[in-house]
Order: sequence, then C-alpha cells, then structure tokens
Amino acid sequence: MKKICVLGLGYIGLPTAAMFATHGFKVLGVEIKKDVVEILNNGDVHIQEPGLKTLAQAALKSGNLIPSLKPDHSDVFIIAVPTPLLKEEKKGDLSYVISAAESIVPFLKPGNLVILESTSPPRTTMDILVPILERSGLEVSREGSESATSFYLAHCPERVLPGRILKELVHNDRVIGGADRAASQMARELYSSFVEGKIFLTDATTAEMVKLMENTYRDVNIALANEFSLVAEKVGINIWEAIEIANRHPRVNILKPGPGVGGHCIAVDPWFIVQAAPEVTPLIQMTRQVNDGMPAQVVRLVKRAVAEVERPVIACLGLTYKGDVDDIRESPAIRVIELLRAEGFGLQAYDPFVPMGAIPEQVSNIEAAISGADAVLILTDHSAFKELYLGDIDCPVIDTRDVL
Ligand code: SAJ
Repeated sequence: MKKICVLGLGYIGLPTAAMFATHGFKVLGVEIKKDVVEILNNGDVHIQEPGLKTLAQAALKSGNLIPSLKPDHSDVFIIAVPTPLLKEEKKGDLSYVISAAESIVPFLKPGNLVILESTSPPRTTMDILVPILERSGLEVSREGSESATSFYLAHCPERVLPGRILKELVHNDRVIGGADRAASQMARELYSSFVEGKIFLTDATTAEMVKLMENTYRDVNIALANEFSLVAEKVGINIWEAIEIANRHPRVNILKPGPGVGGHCIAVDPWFIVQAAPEVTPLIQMTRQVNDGMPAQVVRLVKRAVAEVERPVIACLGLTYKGDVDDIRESPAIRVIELLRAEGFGLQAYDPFVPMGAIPEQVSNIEAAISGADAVLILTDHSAFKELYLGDIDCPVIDTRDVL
C-alpha cells in the first residue's frame, strides 16, 4: 500500500488526508498542534465541515489515517499548511510552508513525490521549495534531468469552497503543475484515486497563477458589486434588484455586494499576485482597497439609522466571514463590530455557529441580541437568519447581505 504523508491537518489537509486514507492509501497526518492530534486520536474532529467527521472517523478507525506530530519516510509528501498574509508588507507569509518542507528533508528518498497544495505566491514551488528539498542531497527531477537521485515535485493547489469541501474535493476539476511532466503524471495518478473532475497538467508556476487568478477574479467581481451598491445608494435604486436583472443577460454574472470580503483566501491571495508585479496591478490593488473599505460603509449606514438615538444599541447578527460556516478569520463582520465598538455603540452580537467567548459582546441567542436594540444589523448570510420575522422587530433593520 502506498504511503502518503500529509503535512498540516487544517481545513484542507484533514479532508485530503481522510480522503486518501479511505481510497487505498496509508496516510500519516502530521500536525504541529498537539491538541489537534489528541482530538483526532480520540475519534473527533476540530473543524466543522459537512461530512468531515464521518469521513475522518472512518479513516481513523480503519487505521489508514494516523495522526502524528512528526513526519516519517513516505512515498508521497503533501504540504497543506496555511499561507497567511503579512499584514504590513501585504506579502505571503511562507514560514509554515518553509518549515513543513524543512521537516521532510531528512526523510526524502529518490523517487518520492512532493506536492505543495497550499495557495502560494508565484514561483514558490520552484524558487523556495526546490532549494530547501535539495538539502536532502537529492535533485528535483526537471524535464530531461531524471536520475537515480531525483525526487519529483508538483504544485496542486486546493480549490475547494469551505462549506462544500468534501463534495468539491471529489467533483471539482484540478490543476497540477509539475517541475517536470513525470511529476505531473505521478500526481495525476494519485489524485485520480478520488477526483472525479478533470485533471489539467501544466507547469508549477502556471498552476500557482491559475489558483491566484481564480480568487482574484472573484475579489474583483465582488469589489465591482460593492462599488455598484454605493452608486445605487446615490441614485436611489435597489442594488439587489438591479443586479438580479443585470444577471439575466447571458454574459453577465455580477456577484453580491456586502460588508466586505473575508476568510483566508479571497482577501489574501490577490496580494500574492501584487507582490509578484506591483507596478502592473493597479486594478487588483484598488479592488482590495474597495473591499477593505466596506466595513466603514456599513458603519456609516448604522450611524444614519440611529442618528436620533442617544447611546444606541445595535443587534449584530453573524460573526463569521460568510454564511453557514464557523470561521471568523478575517471576517468583515468582526471588523464592522470593532469599528462600532470604537465609536462607542452598545452591541449585542449573535452567531449560531460561533461558540461563546469569541468577542466580549456575544450573546447566546437571537432574542437576547434583538431585545432592546435600536437597530438590527445583519452581517452574515446564515440560512437561519432567513427565518427572521420582521413583524417582531420594531427598529430599523440593516441587511448587508440581502438575507431577508
Ligand atoms: N462574498 C461576497 N459576495 C459574493 C460572494 C462572496 O461578499 O457574492 C464574500 C463572502 O461573504 C466572504 C468572501 O467573499 O466574506 C469569500 O467567500 P467565498 O465564498 O467567495 O470564498 P471562500 O474564501 O470561502 O473560498 C474561495 C473559493 N474560491 C473561488 O470561488 C474562486 C474556493 O473555491 C477556494 O478554494 C478558496 O477560496 C481557497 O481556499 O482559496
């Protein structure tokens, strides 16, 4: 049975490790956080994602997925660690990728395949990973340079949507960029064990750009929708209706405006393109500025709604970065709440997905959030909020997500 060592058991690493472990591979899942390894060894999961607990439990029970704090010899190494943004420099923080790569150097053997799944700035695979992995004394296999001391290297970026990770892991098309064709083909064979979508082979840097372009395209589209929403307010139209009708055109698909763009992907990845070529990316930089400016626009709407009220209390519904997930990383809802707090507003915040204690103003149910509020502010499009009955609310409602 082929061995795979997955480095990082987070939002991508754990589903990927569990998927391989239930499709005929022996998987060592490496995670540096002790508590995560403990949780998994107790048969539980640390991430809320539809279907993940069942899949991970099956993988763990079969003995084909073994959580570990350290890597070991393997046929394949898959790096699936975070690549966050260095906030000041607006550049990718590659420290996790680098230490994951360094941790496998002592175990790398000729013929092994190393795959980078983490979304990374252009040229990371060839310029950052290659020199680290070659410290093993082996050389990366490049076109025509294969030898008895070669290892293989490819970038295969994850492209799955939080909330639909397991479905998309199986059904999405994938892109694989090898340091050479042999690496691409080896990676294709591996992913074919569970991927039902098409698999496209290219080189590593193209694969890096493909992934970044996808998320940047979405960011630009959302910024356009956000800008349209500001214009709509000025010219006195309903933006949701206007977008719905515009999208009836066969070649138009405008995304939804909202309180900003959050999460660890769409608000981050465009900067990886900018860092590669700042002088030719004004549109991408402006996009980031527009979307990052949306929380302040929401605060402006709130201030207008409660202008007459002394010491107003705002019910904030939703903390996560988008609907029906539990993730508050880089959430625009949190940013809005921070701005409102700084303005001295009274706040009562509720999110059905976020355990108590995330922010000081959090309450444990929707009634407690709405009770005595001078305005209701909907910040996340959780399905549960769609049931909200407006007849029960006698104050202004600001619905930044068109939930109602
Ligand atoms: N958002 C809007 N308006 C919209 C759509 C989204 O304001 O019309 C906001 C969301 O509320 C959220 C943010 O954008 O705050 C991002 O949410 P998302 O659902 O667009 O994307 P993510 O970050 O959850 O996942 C994205 C996906 N990329 C694309 O759809 C191109 C996913 O496929 C990637 O795998 C993921 O990034 C990733 O890991 O890179």
